[in-house]
Amino acid sequence: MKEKLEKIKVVALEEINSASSTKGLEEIRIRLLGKKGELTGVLKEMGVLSKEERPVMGKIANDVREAIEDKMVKQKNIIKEIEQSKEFDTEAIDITLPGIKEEFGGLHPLNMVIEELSDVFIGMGFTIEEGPELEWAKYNFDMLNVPKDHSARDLQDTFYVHNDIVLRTQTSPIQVRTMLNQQPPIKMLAPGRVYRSDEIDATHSPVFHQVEGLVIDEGITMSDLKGTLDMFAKNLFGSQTKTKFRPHQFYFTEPSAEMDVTCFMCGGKGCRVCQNTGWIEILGCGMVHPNVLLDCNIDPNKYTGFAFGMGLDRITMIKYGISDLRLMFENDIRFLKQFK
Ligand code: 2NL
Repeated sequence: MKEKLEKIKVVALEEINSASSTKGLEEIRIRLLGKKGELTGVLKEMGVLSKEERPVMGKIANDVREAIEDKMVKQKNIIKEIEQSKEFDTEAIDITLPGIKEEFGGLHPLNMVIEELSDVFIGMGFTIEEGPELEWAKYNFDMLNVPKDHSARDLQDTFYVHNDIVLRTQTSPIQVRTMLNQQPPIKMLAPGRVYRSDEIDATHSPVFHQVEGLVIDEGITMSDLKGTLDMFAKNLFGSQTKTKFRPHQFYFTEPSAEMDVTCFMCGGKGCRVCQNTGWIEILGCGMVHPNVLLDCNIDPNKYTGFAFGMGLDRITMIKYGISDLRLMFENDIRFLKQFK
């Protein structure tokens, strides 16, 4: 038995010495010291030894085990160092490689116009309000005095999600929500995305952008409307800008008008953008219809107000020389990069 143990020790130390991986070393450990291992097997045979022989053999067996374990730990450290240095070699970072350039994003031209416009109105004391794009048909049409049989309500023009729910066709429901939540004075701006069931081409899109404004207080008149919108135009397009108002018709305002500004491309001399008229139509406006105020629980005998609405896409396109509306919604990085 003593020879057996000695032999195990010699062979084991040899094997451990030539082990070259953590995995190989573990295999050797299991084969020698595991439950069914060689050394364990020898120890199990100790039962047949005499009382005197047993402790002597036990000590030898223990010494062999210790020697093996000791060698294992040493070899393990050697292997670890080799494996680590191999890892360092293969995973080395080549500091001479060129870096990866991080591209910075920029604002979409539409958002630049919305921000610029909002700043002008914030400067005049307006708040900026938001609302859901999925809207009650009631807030989108009924509360705005739009007749039940009006063509704007047609399935052809409006995306109905449900009998009572639409993708908003204008940002006016934001004003309705504000009026329902708050008594005058109200001085608010509502920019946002709106939807109409349109075919896509260079000047039409089923999704586009609007800003609407609303001012309600005691004693608000058409003069306030004209003064505010003229001031806005001069702030956005330059102090030499002139405005003119032409009569128009909307269901939610009475009287109503459209406002033109002197062409901000040619200064009014006449160019391609203004089709040689010197003027560009930019918004619709009017005095809020008493029916709208009534439906929103505001007393039309105490309060009056004005409202306006303008499309943002066309203004943005003129301002930045964008020739096709589709470019604005494709989000091609080459397009977006040009406006930084
Ligand atoms: C246009 C014209 C307009 C309004 C929008 C409005 C909203 C409420 C009450 C009264 Cl809650 N009016 N909005 C008023 C006049 C014109 O938009 O051409 N938009 C693109």
